[in-house]
Amino acid sequence: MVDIYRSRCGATSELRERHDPIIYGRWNPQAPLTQRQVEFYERNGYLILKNVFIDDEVKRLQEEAQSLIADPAAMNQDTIITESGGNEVRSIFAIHQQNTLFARLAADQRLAGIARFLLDDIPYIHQSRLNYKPGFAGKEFYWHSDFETWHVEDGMPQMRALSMSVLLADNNENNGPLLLIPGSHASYITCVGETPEEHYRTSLRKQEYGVPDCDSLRHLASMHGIEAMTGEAGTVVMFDCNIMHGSNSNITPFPRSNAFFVYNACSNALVEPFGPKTQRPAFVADRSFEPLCIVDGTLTE
Ligand code: 6CS
Ligand code: FE
Repeated sequence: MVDIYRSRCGATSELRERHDPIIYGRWNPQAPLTQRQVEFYERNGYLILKNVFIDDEVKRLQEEAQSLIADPAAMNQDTIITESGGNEVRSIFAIHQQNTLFARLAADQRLAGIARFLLDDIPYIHQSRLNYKPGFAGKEFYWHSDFETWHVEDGMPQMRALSMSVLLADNNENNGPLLLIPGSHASYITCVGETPEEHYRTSLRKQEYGVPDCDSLRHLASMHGIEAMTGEAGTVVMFDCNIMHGSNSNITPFPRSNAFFVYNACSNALVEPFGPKTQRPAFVADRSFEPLCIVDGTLTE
């Protein structure tokens, strides 16, 4: 099988075209998004949804996230990623497998129902995480395409996945909000360099391989600009698996915590990694996936 998304194998990076649709479903009046929202998402590769949850639900999620970070010892220790050069918790992975409320959130119709429509398939959770980005110590996530990593290191065949980020704190222009390059999802930037052994042990703290070169980033940013995904707690930011994104460090006293869920189409289940054949651990890339059973109603019912 020719790997149309080969990366980390050439001396120079290339800007290639995307060979997969952005939206697999066909809009209809019963769709969970308006036609304008679908058109915006297709053109830009992201969409911000406000007032998805009622205040009580947001409060409950914030309390739950706080209790997890207050007692990380209760979690599977492999899933706890600390900041490089410190002990502050940067991320807790596989939260949908370790916490009932976040499992319920991952399966919520208001998130998973949108993923099912856009992917035109029943989704499963490829990966979930709580990114805390604590005040003063939260470090950056350098520019990258998630799909480039998930294709090379996890064996994700096609661009038929998307991320939903539920803001659990106000994300403003100061405390390191998600930055993305609108429209960059339509191009595929190959990266130079190889993939180190057990790369996830460093990449989840500071990604240095599978990151695009400056010329490619300069080209994309000059063409499309850069947007900051700001919003109050409870806002949902959804973005295509291949959009170029990153975030700055947080030197303010205010944490920038978000819950991320990656919805992958069941028909796009992982095969052997297209780069090094060593599979990443299940907490980063779920291979025993179960199709999601999508749930209606509020989180606090
Ligand atoms: O390697 C990964 O799967 C993770 N790395 C980043 C920076 N974003 C996606 C994902 O959390
Ligand atoms: Fe990412």
